[in-house]
Amino acid sequence: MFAADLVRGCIADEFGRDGFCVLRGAISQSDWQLLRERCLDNLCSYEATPELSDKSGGIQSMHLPLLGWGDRWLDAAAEAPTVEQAAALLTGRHVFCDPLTVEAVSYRSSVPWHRDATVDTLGVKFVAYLDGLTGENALLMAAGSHRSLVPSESEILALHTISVLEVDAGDVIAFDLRSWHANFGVGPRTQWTITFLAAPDTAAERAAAEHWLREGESYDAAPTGIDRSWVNPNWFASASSDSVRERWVAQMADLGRVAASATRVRP
Ligand SMILES: O=C(O)CCC(=O)C(=O)O
Repeated sequence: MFAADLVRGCIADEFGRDGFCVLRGAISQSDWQLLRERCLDNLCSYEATPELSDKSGGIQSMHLPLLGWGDRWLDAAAEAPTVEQAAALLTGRHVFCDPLTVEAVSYRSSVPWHRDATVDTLGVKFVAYLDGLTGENALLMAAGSHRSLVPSESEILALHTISVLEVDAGDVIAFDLRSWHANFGVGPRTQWTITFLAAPDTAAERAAAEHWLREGESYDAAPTGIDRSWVNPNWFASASSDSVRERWVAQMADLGRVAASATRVRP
């Protein structure tokens, strides 16, 4: 789904240095239109579902799992080789997708400074804002913050230059899971998003990847309140019929992540 040869040396260098980059024109206008339509259609069917809204900390957002829920185009988009290749080139590592992170997300409030990984998990998150991002809705990134585990917002602001990311249709933001970011816009923002973890090389990296996947497994074990669990058990079950899926599932199994049970899905 991403353009081929999207990540060249200088972009990967920028990602390594700053902990994020913008992949301009990553998705063709025709694919973008389909991606937008399908994410919005999926979100629309669950719009009135309070269980999908996380209002903790004042954040109003709706996260809808996408992978394996019947939209083959969206599945193929997530599993496209060019997406995984971009993740591998940016991180300089073999990577695998955490299927739980393939989501349509709608934000309706500001989002305070935070980083997605609570420990030093190596990986990259791709975010496509389906209506672009401008003005006060721009995403703020603390450049270089992926390399320092600063404990407070004031330290982030003191130590790092804040970049303001505005994007157009077709652009994809890529950020290191340890990068601090925020959005102080209150206008509605809808994303398609997917995360890849680096296959761990050291014991510390392994522990951090296992920690990330255990957190995911705990979400998956909790009821979502809708007729979708975070990862469709059928997606796991069909892994052997698809070489990409099979490799991702084997990597996750090696790190202790097991398939979600079909019984958790509400009929
Ligand atoms: O755009 C936003 O409101 C925040 C996005 C964000 O925090 C994320 O994608 O992890």
